[in-house]
Amino acid sequence: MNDHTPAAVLAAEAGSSALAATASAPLTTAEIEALYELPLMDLLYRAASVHRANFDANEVQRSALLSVKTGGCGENCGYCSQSAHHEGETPRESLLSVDQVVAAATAAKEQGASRFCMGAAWRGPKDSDLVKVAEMVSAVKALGLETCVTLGMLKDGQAEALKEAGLDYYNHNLDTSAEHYTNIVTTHKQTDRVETLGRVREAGLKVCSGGIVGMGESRRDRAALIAQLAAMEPPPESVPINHLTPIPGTPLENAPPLDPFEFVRTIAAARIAMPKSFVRLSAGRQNMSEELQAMCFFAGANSIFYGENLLTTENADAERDQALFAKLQLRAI
Ligand code: SAM
Ligand code: DTB
Ligand code: SF4
Repeated sequence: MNDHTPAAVLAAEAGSSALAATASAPLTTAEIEALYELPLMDLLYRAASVHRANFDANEVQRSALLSVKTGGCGENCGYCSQSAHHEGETPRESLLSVDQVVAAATAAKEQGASRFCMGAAWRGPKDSDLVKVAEMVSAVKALGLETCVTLGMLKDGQAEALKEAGLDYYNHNLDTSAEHYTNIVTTHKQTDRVETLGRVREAGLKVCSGGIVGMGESRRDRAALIAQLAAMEPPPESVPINHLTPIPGTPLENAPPLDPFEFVRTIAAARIAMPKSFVRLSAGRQNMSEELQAMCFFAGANSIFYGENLLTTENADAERDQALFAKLQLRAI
């Protein structure tokens, strides 16, 4: 079979020295920027080739999402509806009960989700919270769903406790380049997030980590984020690419949307840089046309959030998604 490692795909058209990467080394920011600069059809062709060499290109994984603890977060992430620092903070709700979570997970499974992700608006969980989340994880796992949680930064021992409870994935996004991060959040550093990802990996959990685009970052920032994710050893198994959902009353409420083709290029670059990872077309899908979503699937996106809601905002409608899968003859996994 042809060699479809990121370096080999780049080296295949080594007209430009920036595209001729060393075999098996993760792509650098400059190499990923060079991918972005390719004519769109060339970039899509390469991304689709990498995708097909590593996955069935007609299969898309579907994760449901539930906010198990909403609002009142002490962090000041500029994009987030749940930060107590912003005027636009969403109404607060305390931690859901295990029964409430099981009811939502059962409905998600019936609708066809294979993974259930639970999110909490915390800087990080207290040990007493973690005991309750661990119960939720075990109960959701018992339904036969893959489990994922996103709870913020973890302290020693917490990732292990989650693993023990049956957790499959921990989601913790790097969100944007290290350079742009300080323009978006000041209550913690991006390195804190990197540290938590280390704890997650050490505990033997699968890593879900990606970012948000459309936050006023440059193309170089987008390339740097992808390079940082791809340089993780190993890269995250799951890489959510969110388009900012602008929330009224947050500092980013008026951020201009990214050009849709720049979004597709980001998906393609992530696919080429992380050939074996699931690349998830995440927040922002409710505002994307079917054609744009199809182009993202062609570029290598092979996972979506599925169901009526994300955490505090609406998602694309599940029935429309089913119709889209039927039209594109995509199979849900
Ligand atoms: N508090 C935890 C944390 O920060 O990791 C978990 C919840 S947090 C809401 C999970 C992720 O949702 C963020 O890292 C960010 O990538 C994404 N997110 C939050 N608000 C968003 C928005 N308005 N648009 C797009 N993505 C968003
Ligand atoms: C991820 O990368 N995106 C999801 C999930 N991981 C937790 C969250 C998207 C949130 C969109 C805004 C909201 O609904 O509050
Ligand atoms: Fe929102 Fe998570 Fe930041 Fe809190 S830590 S403000 S929940 S993104």
